Amino acid sequence: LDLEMGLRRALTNHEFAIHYQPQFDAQGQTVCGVEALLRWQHPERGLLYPGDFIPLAEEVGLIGHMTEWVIDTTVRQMKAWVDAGIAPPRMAINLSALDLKRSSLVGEITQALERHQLPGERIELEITENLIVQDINIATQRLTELARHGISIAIDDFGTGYSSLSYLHQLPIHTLKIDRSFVQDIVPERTGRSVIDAIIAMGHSLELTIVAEGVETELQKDWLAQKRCHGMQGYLFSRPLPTEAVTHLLEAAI
Ligand code: G
Ligand code: G
Ligand code: MN
Ligand code: NA
Repeated sequence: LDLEMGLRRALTNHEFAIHYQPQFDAQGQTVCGVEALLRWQHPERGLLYPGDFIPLAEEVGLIGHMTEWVIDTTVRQMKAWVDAGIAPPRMAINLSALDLKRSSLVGEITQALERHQLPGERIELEITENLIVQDINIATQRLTELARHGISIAIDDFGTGYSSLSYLHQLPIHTLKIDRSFVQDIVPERTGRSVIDAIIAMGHSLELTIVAEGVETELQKDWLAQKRCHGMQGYLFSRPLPTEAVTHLLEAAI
């Protein structure tokens, strides 16, 4: 109850912040994107992560307002990086299961793009397989509409959800993000990496961009690069960073 009241006040009290985790190309040289990750600087409890409060926000009907704030803040930030000449090609924004159900979602995104004069091509939305499968018709409708505005779609945590894979044909999907549980299986003493191998092969044959999450070791990076994985994200390259720190990283990367 305490947390719920705090959550209701957090938006007006400016307690939310976005941290950005850069994604690098297979050589680890170029920043090919950033993922926006929501944080809540709670006045008493300190820094809270999405797992601590997103389920509650969904339960009490606050997720829509939070997502709207995330969209506005990230689109504004991306525009600032574009104007400064340091923008990565894309910004990835996570959506929650309930967001796709909201009929106002597409308007919120397209209006933010107009308000801040940012082309849709700069934005990628991350959704999970479970979210799509829950209501494939609504998902198809919304994502197709968003794709018409140049926005691309990434499947987050790929390989961990329940799905038939048939949606991969039905939907305008651009990127597969390999769940970090598969990446963490890439260890020296193990040679059996057939699941992640299969995921990458499928991504290639469907001509999707493949991004590996949770890359923590050189071995993982080298193995993924050799398999022609396009993008990598993980502590080996960078943790999620506050705006100022990621801006410095982008300036240095030019
Ligand atoms: O760093 P990390 O603990 O932030 O992220 C945990 C999970 O929270 C990620 O899997 C991500 O999908 C989710 N997440 C991060 N930011 C957001 C956000 O702005 N909205 C939603 N709905 N989920 C987010
Ligand atoms: O599910 P979502 O993929 O959007 O997850 C992003 C989450 O993964 C965030 O909580 C982020 O802090 C975390 N994360 C990012 N890089 C790494 C990493 O290299 N190792 C681990 N264990 N977690 C990571
Ligand atoms: Mn994500
Ligand atoms: Na993930």
